[in-house]
Amino acid sequence: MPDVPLNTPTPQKIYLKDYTPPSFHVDNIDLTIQLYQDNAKVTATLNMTRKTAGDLVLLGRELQLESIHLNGQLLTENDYQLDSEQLVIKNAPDTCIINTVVTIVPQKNTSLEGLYQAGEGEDKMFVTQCEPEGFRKITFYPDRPDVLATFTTRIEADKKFPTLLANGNLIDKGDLDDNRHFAVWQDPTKKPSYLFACVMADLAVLTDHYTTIEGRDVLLELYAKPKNIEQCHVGMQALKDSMKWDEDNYGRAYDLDRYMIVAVSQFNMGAMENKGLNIFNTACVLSSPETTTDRRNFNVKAVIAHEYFHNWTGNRITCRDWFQLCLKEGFTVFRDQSFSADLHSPAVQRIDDVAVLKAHQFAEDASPLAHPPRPDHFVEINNFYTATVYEKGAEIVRMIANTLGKEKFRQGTDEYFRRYDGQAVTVEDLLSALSVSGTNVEQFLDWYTQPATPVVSGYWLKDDKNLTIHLAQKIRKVANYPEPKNLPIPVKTAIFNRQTGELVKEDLLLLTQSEQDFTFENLFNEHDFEPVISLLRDFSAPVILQFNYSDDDLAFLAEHETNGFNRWQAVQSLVNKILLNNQSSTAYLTALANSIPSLANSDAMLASRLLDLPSERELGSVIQQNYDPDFVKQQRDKTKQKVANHLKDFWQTAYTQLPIQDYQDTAKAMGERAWRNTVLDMVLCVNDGGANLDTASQWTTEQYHKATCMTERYGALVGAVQYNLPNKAELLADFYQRFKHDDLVMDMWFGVQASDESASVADIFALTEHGDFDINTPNRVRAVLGGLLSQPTKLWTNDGLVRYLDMMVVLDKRNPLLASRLLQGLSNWQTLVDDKKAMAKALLNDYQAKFESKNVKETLQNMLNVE
Ligand code: B3K
Ligand code: ZN
Repeated sequence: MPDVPLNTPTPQKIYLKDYTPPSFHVDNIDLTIQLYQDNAKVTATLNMTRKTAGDLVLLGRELQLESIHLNGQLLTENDYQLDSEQLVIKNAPDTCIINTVVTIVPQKNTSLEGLYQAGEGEDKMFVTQCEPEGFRKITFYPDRPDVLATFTTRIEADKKFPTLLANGNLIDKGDLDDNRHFAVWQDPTKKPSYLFACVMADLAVLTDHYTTIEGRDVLLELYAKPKNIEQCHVGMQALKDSMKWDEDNYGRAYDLDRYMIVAVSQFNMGAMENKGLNIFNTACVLSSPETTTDRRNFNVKAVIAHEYFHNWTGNRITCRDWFQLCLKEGFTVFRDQSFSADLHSPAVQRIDDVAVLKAHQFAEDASPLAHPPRPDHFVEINNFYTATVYEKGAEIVRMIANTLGKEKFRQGTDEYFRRYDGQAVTVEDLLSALSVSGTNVEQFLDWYTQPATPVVSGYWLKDDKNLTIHLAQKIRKVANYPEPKNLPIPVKTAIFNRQTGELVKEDLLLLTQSEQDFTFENLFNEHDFEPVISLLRDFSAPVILQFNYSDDDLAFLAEHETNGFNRWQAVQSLVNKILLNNQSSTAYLTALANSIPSLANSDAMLASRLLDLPSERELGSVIQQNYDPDFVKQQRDKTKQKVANHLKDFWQTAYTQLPIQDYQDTAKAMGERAWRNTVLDMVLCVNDGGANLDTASQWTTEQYHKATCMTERYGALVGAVQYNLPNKAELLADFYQRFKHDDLVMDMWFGVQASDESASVADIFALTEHGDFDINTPNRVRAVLGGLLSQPTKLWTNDGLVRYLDMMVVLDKRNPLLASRLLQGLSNWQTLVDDKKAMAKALLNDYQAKFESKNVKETLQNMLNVE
């Protein structure tokens, strides 16, 4: 690492209210990156123009400054102030050409931010990750999203890296001395520096074309290691589907002649939407039936779509400041969720999205890390790429879209693109554009600025003629935030006739007060009936619903609701009554017995989702005090066992009727595979004193060996591991042999062992000693630590926590972003039963002194509520 100046300022809290526009804009930047064996030299020429009074501020971190010129004149140390974060020139003229030369060391950059080396030896490549503040680790620059410039990038490197890429169009390339070569890329679109990207590598490329609705012929290129190139077809198709979908649904066409995606195995998150040059974690772009489960295959399509959709919601219209992150992320997640819903089943898509929301975002809102989708302060913005910003952000756009209806929403989004194209804007700007049809949605702003999940409670009353639904909202006051205001909460409602099972009425109720009555007049005029109310259909608002549903109501809805999401929700409510309130399981078992067999024939995917039990981790996150992980696990295991035993014969027959078929990438085939794995899990779970075990083992082994795709093979492997079948070690060894050259499958191999119930904490951490474990590959680290996080009974022990935290200490020094993210997994420590809570508190306190990065320090301080 080059020497950095010593006068490091203490990390400051940054406040939204302190936002000021930049004093200088950059009209264009010429950047040259010369990559050498041990370092890289970066030369930047910035054409800058003054916009307001103030200093000229260039942000830079871990840069060795070699020289700086201002309008052709070499500056000396007396001409500027330099610390470890910025270079400031006072009294700069109104137009400045700034030229800097710096040295950086991407070879030693383990933070995976800025320009870094990914992989070793043959696999070595250099890539960038600039969002949110990585560009300042490449060169001195006003690295903030409201500075938009055109970029010309020249890259020079050894010819062992034949692939030299940057944003935009390739305008020149050629040879240099010493077996080196260069490429020059020009990006005609003005963009903030966080969207800059470049790649120096030796990659294969899959190419295709797409003609936009405007008639532009776009070259599509997907770059990956040669051995992985055949796993790029799914991604390529998803890209073309996304381009078409955005034209059809939002009228948005792609704007450059080239769209590139590069697959990288060492990457901190899923992917990055750099203009014209997306960089992807291999886990979010590579897919093939033999190596990829249906879930991950589906995720690949969703992430490709997400990054593509950012081209309009994020890139062409970007954020004024990082507090507005949810402006681009919430909207773009909503768009990718809608794309995915169109791709297979809207109901299952909604179920999966809500499951993620509840497991992660509700948990975050209930924890000491609760923050609004648009936070008003932060120390380290990387800590705010959270479920709240992304998932709750998407829910807000969804509520607005539903409130406006299809046409007015489209009118609003058209206006947004028309009004703000090429600008860096705020959440207020979005809401103002979306209100263009005359229906004002600016009242939804409070959802963006307030933390915590609202609790909606209610009951219904009936007389001879009318039905009244009474609803109330309550929002927890979060420390350091103002008294919560009431929010506009759309509650999509249906009324059923209990006797006939028919749907009688549907409506969208908008709860805006702390309490409100909604009366359906003359509902019973023609004939009286006993109503069953179904609230929050399609999860029309991100709230916790406490409605006085009886077990009978829920069982009715599990069977008769026409809204697939609420069918699932009814079953979940029944199961939560058992798991969280220790109620009898009779209604739940009856509801499953009544609905599953027929549903399995009509919608196998939905049938498999109906049997979902919330994970131990999810259950832990909804328990707000005295959370006892051992008790939760016992309850969950017991309930699952009951379901398995209750429908024992059905599972047995169902499995024999599910022959393995040739692989197809269709919603129907995916549903059947999900269902087969669910049934196998149930067959394995049946406890009849061992009578069933031989058959179950045999089926598992057969499915493993005869599998035509990873979903089947992995489903069987998970079964063998979780139920500790006699041939578990044999199958794990076989799996290793088959796939040891495929990193992503090896992540699964690590993951399945780390989440093995029979593994001890020591066994789990022994995986980190395995020759294939690599601390520099976030996917591998997450595979192992994710396994421990999924087993709260082991995590919340002294041994589990100490080892977990020790790993955080190691990561804190190498990759603070990853360390901070993983530390957030411990954020619900305060809800534990007393002895565990005391232990966790003492340990977290002890470890405070061991962390160095501001990422981890901020997270830990917030977790401990230390100001
Ligand atoms: N915008 C990136 C996330 C960057 C995260 C930086 N810590 C990916 C996405 O949301 O599409
Ligand atoms: Zn995004």
